[in-house]
Amino acid sequence: MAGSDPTAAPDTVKILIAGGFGVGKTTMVGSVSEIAPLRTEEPLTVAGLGVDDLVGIEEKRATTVALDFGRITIGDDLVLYLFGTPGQQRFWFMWNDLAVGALGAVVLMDVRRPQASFAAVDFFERRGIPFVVGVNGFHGQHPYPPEDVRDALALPEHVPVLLCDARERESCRDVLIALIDRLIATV
Ligand SMILES: Nc1nc2c(ncn2[C@@H]2O[C@H](COP(=O)(O)OP(=O)(O)OP(=O)(O)O)[C@@H](O)[C@H]2O)c(=O)[nH]1
Ligand SMILES: [Mg+2]
Repeated sequence: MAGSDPTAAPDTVKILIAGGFGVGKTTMVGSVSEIAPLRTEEPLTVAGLGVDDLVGIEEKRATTVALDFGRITIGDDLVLYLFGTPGQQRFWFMWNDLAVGALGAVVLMDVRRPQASFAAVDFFERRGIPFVVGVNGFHGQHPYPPEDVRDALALPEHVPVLLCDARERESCRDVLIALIDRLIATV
């Protein structure tokens, strides 16, 4: 950390916002970023019928084809660079490149479709990249306590599980702070 030296440059940390198709990754980066987020979205077309599961996200019109990028400053001296991953399976090969240099990740989950984010949990577990799970309660509903989600995803005790709303800045910020706490605990 830059600590108390007022002339020191802020510390910068690369964080991935990952998870399955349509779980709210782009929404989260947009809600929490203090700069206008960079988005690379393209319209969903009929080619995705039968491939992309739109149950519960019928309003969805576009999907991320490369990445989302945003930035948030925590405290005086910690800047998080947020990289949202694409969710469609055909773009998962990009996750390897996006993960280079990432210190941690948020695995976002749609509370109604936990299975969509199983692969993201595996991805970070296999690479030993610390992560937290953000449970996005679509329509602000959280029918399951965090412990139930932990059991459903077979997550170890040390992985924080947070209920959140990807549309709410404060809620997304709390998820990122939990991740920072987790990163500090692992060093
Ligand atoms: N009601 C509700 N809608 C949400 C929420 N989060 C995201 N959405 C909507 O759900 C759809 C999917 O959200 P995105 O942010 O595009 O999801 P994504 O994970 O970036 O999707 P991909 O990049 O395609 O994988 C969009 O239509 C959002 O407006 C939420 O918390 N509640
Ligand atoms: Mg997206």
